[in-house]
Formats: sequence, structure tokens, C-alpha cells
Amino acid sequence: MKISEIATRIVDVELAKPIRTAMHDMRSVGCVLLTLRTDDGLEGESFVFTLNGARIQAFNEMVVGLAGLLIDCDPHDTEGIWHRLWTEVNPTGQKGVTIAAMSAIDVACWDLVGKAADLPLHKIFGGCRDVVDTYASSGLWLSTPVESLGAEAIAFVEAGFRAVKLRIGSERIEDDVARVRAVREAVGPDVGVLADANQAFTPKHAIALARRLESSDLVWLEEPVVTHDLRGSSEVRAATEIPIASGETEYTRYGMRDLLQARAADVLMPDLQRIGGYSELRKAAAGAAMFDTPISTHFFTEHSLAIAGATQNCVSVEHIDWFAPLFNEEIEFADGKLRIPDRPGTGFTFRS
Ligand code: SMN
Ligand code: MG
Repeated sequence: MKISEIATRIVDVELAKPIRTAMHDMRSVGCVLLTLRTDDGLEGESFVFTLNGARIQAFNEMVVGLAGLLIDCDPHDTEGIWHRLWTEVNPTGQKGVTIAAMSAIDVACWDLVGKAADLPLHKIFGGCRDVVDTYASSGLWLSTPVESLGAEAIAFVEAGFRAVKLRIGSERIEDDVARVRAVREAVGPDVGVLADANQAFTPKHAIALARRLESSDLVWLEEPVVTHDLRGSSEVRAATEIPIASGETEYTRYGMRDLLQARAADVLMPDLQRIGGYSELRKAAAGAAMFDTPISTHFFTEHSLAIAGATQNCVSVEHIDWFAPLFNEEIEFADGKLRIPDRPGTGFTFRS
């Protein structure tokens, strides 16, 4: 099997309403959809995105430019392809748009591997589960007034979720304490509550806030400080009993290694696009396992399920519904858990 043709398509998916975290203002997600075609008529698919479609042409250009190097390559050679591209992008930079493009290519190659074998990818990687825990992450934004948080959280619980994530990152500690309490009081003691600060705090602020939040029984406090302040994150981690989650903004196995070595997080949150695809996410998960550290995938709900189905230390998959309009298939959700698809490849195909 050889890659014979490459196609990309840019699609803008509108969000239901404009929303805000401590660092993002969002109205839409611009996606580059990649299709790799083979000489025997198979299609491998994947995508990368930017918030509001910002600089999406740069992503498209990088995907097309790198994928163009793979004409006549066997997509089964995922490891060789990854390393060839890693060397290719060395002079440009091994973070950011280059890694996003490598991720799109890697996932599309693996999709072909699964389709050629007629197997779902978790069975090729080495399966360990059919369903995985999740949490509702498509709401409870920082732009949602505190008075509305309770009702929104309850709507997620009524839809079947057993855990919900809210965004914090207010200037005043009191305001974030009130936001977390509003959600905890609304959902009661048996629903998981996660709080994501999107890097808003200094370590001192985060520690003071975490102490105030300890009575709210959080599943985790996410990205309390700027992503590069590994020591700051480890100080916050050491100062509170609330588990710290981090890693969505890190690139490749090396970003995860740095978090692990700094003991900066209790849970790593690799993002399929920033980590560099399935090949690299599997290495990051293995590295986390060496430190007995769990992972929970960031965004990319559909495409992360193959990893969750084959990664013993993957404790949950973030549920974001934004990308559902891209796909013919729907995620199966029951009893608060997501089902790992048993269709070949990633199990998800693009709508035409
Ligand atoms: C997040 C990241 C990017 C856009 C919206 C929300 C957030 C998450 O950090 O973890 O979901
Ligand atoms: Mg986050």
C-alpha cells in the first residue's frame, strides 16, 4: 500500500455562542481536514484546528507541504515517517504549526493502517478497555455569569455526565471560589467537578485559591500557572491536596518529560494535535506510566478514543462536542462513559 494522493479542505465550525476562558475568546474553530489516498483506494483522514480559524492557511500550508513528501510511502511505516518529518522540521522548529501538521499526517496514516487491517486502532495498539470515563467540557465558560452556572451544570448531569469542568481565572479569588461553589452545590457530592484556570495565576495566587477550594472536593485544578513555569506548577502541586492537571499546551514527548521530571502535575493532559499524533501520544503515555502518572486526553474527543482504548493509564477523555459536525459517525455515550468505537481505523469519517 502506497500513499498516492493528498487532499486538504478548510472548514469553519461555528460555536453555538461566543465563549471565553481566562485566555481564549472563541466564536468558531477553523479546521484543516486531511485525506491521504492510497494506490489501493483507501482513504486515511484526520484534522487539526485553530480557534476562530486564526492563521489557518499557515496550518494548511504546513500539512500540504509535509504530506507532499510522503507520496509513494507505505503508511504502515508510521515510525519512519514520523522521524523523517521530525528531522525535516528541525530547522523550522519542533513545536507549534510543524507538530500540528505532523500530527495530522500521523493520525491519517494510522487511520489507513486500521482500515487496511479492517481493525479499530485500539486493537492494533493493544486494547485494554471498551469504554472510558469522561466529563462534560462544552460549557461552564468564564463568560457564563456565576448565577447561570448551577443550571448549566445540572443540564450536563441530566444529559448523563458524571463529571463537569468549569473554567475559572477571575482576578478576585472570591469570584472563583463562588464559581466553583455554585457548581458543586448544584450537582451535589456525587458528581465530579473539575476547574480549569487556563494559566491565569501566579503560583502564589493559585496556592491561595487552591486552599480555599479544598473543601469543594475537586477532581483536579487544571493549568493553574503559565505553561512554561514548571517549577511554579510543582509548587502549587506541593501546596495543595487538590490534584493538578496540566500538559495540553506542551508539545511532543519532550514537553511531557519536562512536566514529569519537574513533578509539575498529577495528571498529564496530552493534546493529540500538540503532542504530534498517535505515535507520539503513545510514547508520552508510556513515559507517564514510568512515573505512575495518569493521563487524560485534551480536546479531540473522537480521535482520542483509540488512545483511551489502548492506554491503561488513561483515566478519562475530555468531552467537547465542537467537532461532531465534521463526522458521519456519532460518539456513543452511555452511563456517563464514552464507548471506544469498533469501526476500522479511527472509527470516524468526514462528512463530504
Ligand atoms: C480549553 C482550551 C482551548 C479552548 C477552550 C478550552 C481548555 C480545556 O483548556 O482544557 O478544555
Ligand atoms: Mg484546559
